[in-house]
Amino acid sequence: MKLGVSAFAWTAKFESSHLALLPSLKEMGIEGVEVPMFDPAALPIRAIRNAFEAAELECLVCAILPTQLNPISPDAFVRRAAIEHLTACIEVAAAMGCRMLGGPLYSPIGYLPEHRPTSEEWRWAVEAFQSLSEPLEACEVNLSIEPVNRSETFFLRTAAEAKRLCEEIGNPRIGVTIDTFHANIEELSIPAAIRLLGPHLKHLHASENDRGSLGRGHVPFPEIVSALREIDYKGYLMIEGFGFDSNEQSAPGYLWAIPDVTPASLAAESYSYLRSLLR
Ligand code: LER
Ligand code: MN
Repeated sequence: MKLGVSAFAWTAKFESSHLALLPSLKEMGIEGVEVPMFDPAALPIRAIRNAFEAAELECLVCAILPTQLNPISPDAFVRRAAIEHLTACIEVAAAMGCRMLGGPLYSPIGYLPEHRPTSEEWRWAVEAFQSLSEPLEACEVNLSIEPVNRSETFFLRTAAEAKRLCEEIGNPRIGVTIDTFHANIEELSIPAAIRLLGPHLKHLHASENDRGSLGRGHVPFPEIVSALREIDYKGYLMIEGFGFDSNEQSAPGYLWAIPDVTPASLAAESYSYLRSLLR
């Protein structure tokens, strides 16, 4: 298993200036860094690729769909635009040197139309992900679909639902991300969810129940690591938290993070906690 950290600890708007963080993360022992992607065209693609190569770090991407781009919208035009956007996300991720693109890619965060998922919406999701086969193959990118909790989606909340979605999509390049913050809300047992997914689990967001430093809260990380070992998981434990940064007044970290958890302390404390669990 590899240890990584998501740049969400610092920012939701990743810019060239954030690349200065990479050498110190490498020095800490981090192997990969996840870049948040909202508008793929807005990212400094070449600078990201060069900086990750120079730091000898793996680049991963977490894409969040803008509200107007929805693969399960009742409007066929919106669904088509969402597929074009996802294709651009795959191409830009590949250009950044990324081989693993994840996130809640089935709908924008906060799309809550107040009904249970319909069979039509399910089919639109399956078809949308199936239609990405060609760019995924051409770009050699894998996709990891992240269930999120009920305040962020009505559509995909649990590992069981995500497993069924992957089975229906039927593309070995497409699997599931478990985010332990979301799973702590939606699963009866996070280790059982991991065992259920088995080889479908491609990525993991290691996130405390308050999105702060790992090991301070009640997410059962020792049992999670045991379950990951049982399924022979070889992917990342990607630390996903939001550290407090007063310069980012609209970022989740500014809204929710505890002021004594800075981005740097979140990364360092979470890294040493996970490292000790893996030893
Ligand atoms: C993305 O990885 C995630 O967990 C979302 O809840 C971010 O809003
Ligand atoms: Mn996550």
